[in-house]
Amino acid sequence: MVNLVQALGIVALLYHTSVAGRKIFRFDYTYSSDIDGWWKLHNIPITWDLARQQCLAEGAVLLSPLNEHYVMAMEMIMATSNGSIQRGIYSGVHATYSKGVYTSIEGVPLSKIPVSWAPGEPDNYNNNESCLLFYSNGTMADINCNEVRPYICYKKKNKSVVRSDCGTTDSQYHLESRTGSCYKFHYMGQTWHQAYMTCAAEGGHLAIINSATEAQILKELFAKYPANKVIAKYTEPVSVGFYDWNKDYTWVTIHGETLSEAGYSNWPVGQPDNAKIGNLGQQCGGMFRSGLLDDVWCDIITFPFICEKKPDSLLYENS
Ligand SMILES: [Ca+2]
Ligand SMILES: [Ca+2]
Ligand SMILES: [Ca+2]
Repeated sequence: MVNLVQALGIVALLYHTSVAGRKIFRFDYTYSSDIDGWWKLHNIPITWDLARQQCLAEGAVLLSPLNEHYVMAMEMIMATSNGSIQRGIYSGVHATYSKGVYTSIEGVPLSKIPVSWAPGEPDNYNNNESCLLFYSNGTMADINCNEVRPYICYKKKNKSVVRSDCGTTDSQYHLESRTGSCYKFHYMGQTWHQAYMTCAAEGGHLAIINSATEAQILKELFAKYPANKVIAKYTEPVSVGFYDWNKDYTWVTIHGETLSEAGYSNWPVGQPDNAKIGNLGQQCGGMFRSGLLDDVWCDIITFPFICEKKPDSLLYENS
């Protein structure tokens, strides 16, 4: 006979197991046993390559209709959504490596994917279509990869999905006891705008310097990546999370505080200087190897960058 305490224990265990099962990857993904993994619908339409990058930074891939289970799952996800979904979503099936040669992100060739084409498709219109769109009725079409569409990111369940102290499956985030934040140094350079997206998709944000201590932490982290370990147009400074919102030297963090409100505003003599490349000035935030601040170009030029995240940022919706 099971008493009340035991019964409550079982209920709690079942609840915990189901919550843990759902949350094990990240809070914004939903687990589906039909596709043996987690998915997330991105409603905001973007180009195919940006969609690919967004999924990658989330630790996932663009979802493709690899077999009938995936086809049904994609149809079901689309059936419960509206808006621009009706114009189709990007799949991970593309021919961007070589024109006309379609494979999924995982490398599955088109011949092994159960495609039923929409009327008149595929037509490689204007010889300019290399990405496959998936419609809610299960048919597909080739479209120009620069079109903007919603998409679904997918993470297959496997043993490597283990969350660290930093609450992420990304092992490059390291917890820093002096601030309670986790940091990841990206030695592969991106523009400031791209870096902003990457950090956000990883569940964090471009690092915001809230104290001299945190500047020191970032300085130490930067020192582990001398110029010969950085792959970027410029190996210094490193992009961090502040911005010249009005292009008038009113620097704010990406969380909306002034630098002094945030807790750190040490510029070296001569910065910010709004150095120009053609007409392109410097509206974005960076930090020199010295730990002092710099204004940098937001576009075109790639820099290394540092992301910061709280350990619980991917665990719950409200953290
Ligand atoms: Ca077409
Ligand atoms: Ca911070
Ligand atoms: Ca500058």
